[in-house]
Amino acid sequence: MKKGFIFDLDGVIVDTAKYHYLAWKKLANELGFEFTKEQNELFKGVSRKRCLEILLDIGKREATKKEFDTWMISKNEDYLKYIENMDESEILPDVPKILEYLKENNIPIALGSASKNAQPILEKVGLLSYFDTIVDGNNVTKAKPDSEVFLLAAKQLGVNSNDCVVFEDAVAGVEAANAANMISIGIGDENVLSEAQFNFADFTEISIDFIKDLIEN
Ligand code: B16
Ligand code: MG
Repeated sequence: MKKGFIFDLDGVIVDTAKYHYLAWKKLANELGFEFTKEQNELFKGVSRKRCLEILLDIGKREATKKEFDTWMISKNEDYLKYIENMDESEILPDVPKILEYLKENNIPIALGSASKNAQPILEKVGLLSYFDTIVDGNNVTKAKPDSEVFLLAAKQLGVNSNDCVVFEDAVAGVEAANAANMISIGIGDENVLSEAQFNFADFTEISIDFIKDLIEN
């Protein structure tokens, strides 16, 4: 059976969470309240719209439709400024090693991210050419934990969904992979990602033999 590998972006390939945090914090401060790094954990893997809803809950702020849309735009403009100068030095350790191995072995590779900025980020860090398809926030209507993003990625790779392996750093992403009957690999804190089938702190802990096993079995 042909296997397919699907990578989340933020927290798996690059750490853009720190830039999302700065942009959300700026907006919160402009609206007159604080936003902490701990609260930012709730935003991982969550769509931009849902993040703003959570932020407004934290600040106990109401918003008209117009204000909501304006704040979504201004947050994203700030985020784009933060990521403008990203380069390959921001790729998380050993990610290229795994991508290279998969490519050499002609294994289909997809991106499955909630971000609407995924493609420019992959371009900036020089990894775009590894991906056979990109499914991101622009292509789906239902956010993780819904499986839509990963099911679409499998379809576009031409691989059965239960033959896909997903690397995820967010609880919602692990849930989405499990619901799609895919092999879920949690990257990060194993206590947080306890629903994942396999757990690793980061890619430096993942051996080529482990990847080989996933491909062959
Ligand atoms: P954007 P991932 C997610 O990326 C981030 O983890 C999440 O914090 C962010 O709100 C979401 O993308 C949307 O990003 O505002 O760029 O569309 O982890 O799914 O790759
Ligand atoms: Mg993520």
